[in-house]
Amino acid sequence: MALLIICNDRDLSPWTSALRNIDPKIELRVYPEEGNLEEIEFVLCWKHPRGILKHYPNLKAISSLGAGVDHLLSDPDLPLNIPIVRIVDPELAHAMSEFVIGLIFNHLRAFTQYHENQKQKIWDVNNFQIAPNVHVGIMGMGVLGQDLAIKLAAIGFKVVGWAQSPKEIKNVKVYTGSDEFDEFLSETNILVCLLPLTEKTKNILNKETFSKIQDQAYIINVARGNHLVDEDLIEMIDGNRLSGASLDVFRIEPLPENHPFWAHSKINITPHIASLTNPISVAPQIIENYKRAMAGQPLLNLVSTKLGY
Ligand code: NDP
Ligand code: OXD
Repeated sequence: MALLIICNDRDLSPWTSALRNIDPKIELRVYPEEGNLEEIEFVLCWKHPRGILKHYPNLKAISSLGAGVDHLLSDPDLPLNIPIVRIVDPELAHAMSEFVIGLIFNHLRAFTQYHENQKQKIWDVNNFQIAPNVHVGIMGMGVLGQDLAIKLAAIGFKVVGWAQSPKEIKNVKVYTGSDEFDEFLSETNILVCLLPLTEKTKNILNKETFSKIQDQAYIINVARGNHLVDEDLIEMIDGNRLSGASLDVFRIEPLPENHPFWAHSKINITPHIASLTNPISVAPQIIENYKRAMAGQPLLNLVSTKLGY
């Protein structure tokens, strides 16, 4: 009978008003004001305190407040019989694609460098490459990866993708599985990670992977910090094998003050803002799933706990 929001890292008033706007009668609670635990039947959460999800005896579904579900599946006390759903939203995909395309052009056209030069009144011309001469490799061809691939191909980039299962996408060759990983990597000048974090994908951005992409390639990680082996990235950039990286996600967030990424001249950092879930845009799917869960109907955007995404 009640939907509980569990999320401690932001102001939740936009969420409660967006949800109430769709269904004014909904019984909404915000953790830690849970009320009677037996009344909690649907939980919307982001980075919940470990172990608490087993405290609601009548829970019917758990929804991630974002696209990723690693924050849920990494809880050893997750009640495994409860279905998990996640956010799938065209606005989220659009924002992600815009962000990554912005980073790619900043890298190719050196906007940040010119801005630095301006501060010192340096008139210095850099060489650049245009899209048709650049191969972008996208790891993860799900909702976000596919949206990005289609937009990059429309601009004129050479785009390849990597997923678990085959896909047909116009002007984009998609490689699958570990057997085709090396071939996927071999042409890549810009490597974008949009994988979910799972047992198979953690630490995948490592020295071995980097050694298989084109010389002077650029790395963009907008997925999860645990995909990247931090020391390997620094070693490969300092060894002049990679030209640099843009990182939006980190093993520890906020990135600790003493982390070497902060001061690295070839690493560009953003605070996990590549794409943000807009409560107004996603409230209808959350309420729909709440109603479906109450009625025992199939849920939207169901996560496979076996696959981990
Ligand atoms: P999806 O679940 O839609 O897509 C995941 C893709 O990864 C699928 O194509 C899947 O293959 C592929 N994949 C999974 N495991 C493997 C593997 N072992 N080998 C090869 N391919 C694999 O996820 P989304 O696109 O919605 O989101 C991706 C991630 O982006 C999220 O999990 C989250 O971590 C991150 N994210 C980051 C944000 C930010 O602001 N920085 C915002 C939103 C999301 P297949 O298609 O064959 O199943
Ligand atoms: C998400 C995120 O997974 O914001 O939605 O990282």
